[in-house]
Amino acid sequence: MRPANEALIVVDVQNDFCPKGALAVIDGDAIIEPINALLSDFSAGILTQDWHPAGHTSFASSYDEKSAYDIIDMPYGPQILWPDHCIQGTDGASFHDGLKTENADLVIRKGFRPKIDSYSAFFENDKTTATGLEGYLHSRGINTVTIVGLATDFCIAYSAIDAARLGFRVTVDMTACRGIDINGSLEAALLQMRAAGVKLKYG
Ligand code: VGL
Ligand code: ZN
Repeated sequence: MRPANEALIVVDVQNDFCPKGALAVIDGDAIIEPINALLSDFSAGILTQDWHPAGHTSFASSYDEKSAYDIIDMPYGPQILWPDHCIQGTDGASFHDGLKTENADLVIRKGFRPKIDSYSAFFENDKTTATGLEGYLHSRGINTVTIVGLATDFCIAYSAIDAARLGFRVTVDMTACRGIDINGSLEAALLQMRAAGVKLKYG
C-alpha cells in the first residue's frame, strides 16, 4: 500500500473515450486493468468525470459551419471543438464498466459550465475557476500524485501541469494513459509536462 500522502488521480475513463465512444481514444480500454491494480495500491483514489451539458460551447455541433477539431477563440483563449461527448446522464458519460469505481474515494466532475471547457482536474480552461480538488488533497495531507487515464495530451497533461504548478509532486504513469494526438498534440504535451517538472514513468 502506498503511503497516505499519495493519491492516484484517474482521469476520464468513460465510455465516450473508449473504443466505440463518441471521442474514442485508440486502445483507451487497454488501461483499465492496470488502473484497477493501481486503485487497489493507493490509499487515496480520485476519479474525474467529463460532464458536459448538451449544447456545450466546446462541441462543434453548437456552431453553424464548424467541424470537429476546428479551433475557435473563446474569452479564455483558443478552444478545440470536439464531437459531442460525455453529455450529462448519458451512457457515454458513464465510467467504463470494467473500472473498479468502488475503490475510489471521490469523483470530480468537470466541464459542466455551458460556456467553459475544463480539461484539468484542478482548474477549468480559464485557469482560474477551481474544481475544489486542490483543497481536498491538501485537507487530506496529500502532497504527491500519480495521474493516469485519458487522454494523455489533453486532460492528463492539463491536470499534471496544474498539479505541478500547485506544488504537488507529480508522476504521470504512461503505461496507464492513452492519447488522442491531433496535429502533434501528444509530443507537445510530453514536452510541456517535462518542462513543468512532471515525471513521466514508462515502465
Ligand atoms: C478530453 C477532450 C475533450 C480528455 C475531454 O479527457 O482528454 N479531451 N474533453
Ligand atoms: Zn470534454
